[in-house]
Amino acid sequence: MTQIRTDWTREEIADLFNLPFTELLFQAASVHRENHAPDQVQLCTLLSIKTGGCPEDCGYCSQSVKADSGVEATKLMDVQAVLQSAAQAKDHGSQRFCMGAAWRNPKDRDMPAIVEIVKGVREMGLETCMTLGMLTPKQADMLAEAGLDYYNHNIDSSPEYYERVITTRTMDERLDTLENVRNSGINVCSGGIIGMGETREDRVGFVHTLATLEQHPESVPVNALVPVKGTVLGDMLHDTPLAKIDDIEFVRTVAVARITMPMSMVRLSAGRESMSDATQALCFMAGANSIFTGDKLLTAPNAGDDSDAALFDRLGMTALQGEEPMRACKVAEPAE
Ligand code: SAM
Ligand code: DTB
Ligand code: SF4
Repeated sequence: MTQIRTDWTREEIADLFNLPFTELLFQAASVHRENHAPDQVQLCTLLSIKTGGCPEDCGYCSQSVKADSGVEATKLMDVQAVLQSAAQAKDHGSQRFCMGAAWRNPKDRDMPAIVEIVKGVREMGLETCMTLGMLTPKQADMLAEAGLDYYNHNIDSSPEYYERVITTRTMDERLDTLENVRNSGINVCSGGIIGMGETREDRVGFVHTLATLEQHPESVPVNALVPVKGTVLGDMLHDTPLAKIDDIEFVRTVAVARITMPMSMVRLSAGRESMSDATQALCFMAGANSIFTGDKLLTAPNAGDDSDAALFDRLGMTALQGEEPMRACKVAEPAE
């Protein structure tokens, strides 16, 4: 098993990014197969349980009140409706059910319904993940007690670029929530978005922030920006298509995440819809081993089951069944 390190320097991570592409891919694929089944991909399904009207100003997000994206604000979904949707996801072969709310943070009055949802989805035999914004230690403990398996809270980019994308909360506040989640015993899911106009140096800083957390996140979603019209970043991309991330650079980011966080599940997340099969195949080769299935993300379209089945067929890949082999994300003792 590969030694887990949390003392990566920015220079080491920049050196990985700078490797010749085939060498980087080879190293990432080697780390991948030492720690995971290279032909198996975890399937996760997303559901927006509370959409739109979010007071935060994340420059990429269709659900911010600052965006003119046409997304309508809704109330928190009824528990039964969420369970119905989870049952469908299970029927479609999903292993994990991820539920998102467009909140800065959940209010205490929301917690009883959230707890009921977690318990219900879990009883169906699905892994549960929630992303509800910032959490207090007490809220994290309530979710842990309800049996929540994962909490998603992305750092999105490097600490430097973060401030240019979001002004209504700081990266440090983000890290505080991650710590509250970790302390409660819930598994951590944290990643970010590539293609927001950030530099290579920002991508280095992004991976560095995650790979030097005291314990690596168990799941690392790597999203490609979905350019939604009416959002600051979506409009920027429509106006200057040259700003679109280069596919090879995206694959490099996946590869560096795999090498620096060997045991984590690296999720090829939003943005697959506009990626070729060949680029997705390179991502799997570079160590991505999880995807979002279904035809919708939170508000944006996703590739869809038929297209994924065809892709898996083409690549000879299968859906991960049951538990991943024990993933001890703690720092390993150095080998003698
Ligand atoms: N409000 C909660 C929060 O911000 O943590 C949860 C929901 S939020 C939509 C979850 C994550 O989705 C964000 O942190 C961001 O990384 C990702 N995301 C949102 N809009 C996106 C877009 N247009 N393209 C790619 N990723 C996006
Ligand atoms: C993550 O990293 N990506 C997912 C999930 N975590 C919550 C969300 C992607 C959202 C894509 C844009 C949308 O659907 O609005
Ligand atoms: Fe709100 Fe989350 Fe969207 Fe930011 S990413 S605007 S916090 S829903």
